[in-house]
Amino acid sequence: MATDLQAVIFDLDGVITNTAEYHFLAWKKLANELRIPFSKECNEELKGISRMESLEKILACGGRKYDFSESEKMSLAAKKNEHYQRLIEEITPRDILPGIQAFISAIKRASLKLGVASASKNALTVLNALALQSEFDCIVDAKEIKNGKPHPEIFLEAAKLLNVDPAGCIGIEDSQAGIKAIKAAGMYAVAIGEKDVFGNADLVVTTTAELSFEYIKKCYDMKLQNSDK
Ligand code: B16
Ligand code: MG
Repeated sequence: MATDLQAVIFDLDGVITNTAEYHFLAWKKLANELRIPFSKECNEELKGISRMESLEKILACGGRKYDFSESEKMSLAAKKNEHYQRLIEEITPRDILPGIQAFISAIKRASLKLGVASASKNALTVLNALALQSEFDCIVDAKEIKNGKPHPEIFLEAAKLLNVDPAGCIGIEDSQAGIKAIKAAGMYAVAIGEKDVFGNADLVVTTTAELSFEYIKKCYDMKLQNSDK
């Protein structure tokens, strides 16, 4: 890290809005239909990873890893997506998580660029429902990349579209796969969640309500100064 702050790149599900819960409910409905156990613990492993990878993990957790053909798995993933899309039909701007709007405004006042890097193919639908799409200078979703999180591709692609140095970016994530992706992209990583889960993040806040731009910028600048010594 050796450059002034230029941009902030947000994960979507679980950071801007609580769609992480809707993903859980949609997977839970599918798991119930298949009569396989699916717990919150297993769900933790799904945050930030693609639909098909999530399905593979759920089948493995439920001891049914080898029970379905590739085309059956495609149908199961499509079914989960139908459940999920029904849930996100209800989303309105009131579902933006606490603190996010003020955080976005502070970033804009500082004349920094704003991006979204989401592993979800439904990212644009969700951002539209939240009436937030026009706030971001770039939105990169799963449709535009080859490698999912924890690979850094999605964050690097966002930095490229924003025309900024990855080393001048802060990434905000609620998943372990996402924090690994941000670090692998050479960015400053802010995690939302429990401290003990995100040992590899540069900064951890418990909820989005604690996202203070001034404080995060101060921490970023301190790291920058220390890396210059
Ligand atoms: P979809 P994010 C991720 O979004 C979710 O965290 C993850 O749970 C989900 O499986 C993935 O998107 C794919 O979503 O099925 O809608 O394409 O957190 O990277 O914004
Ligand atoms: Mg997320």
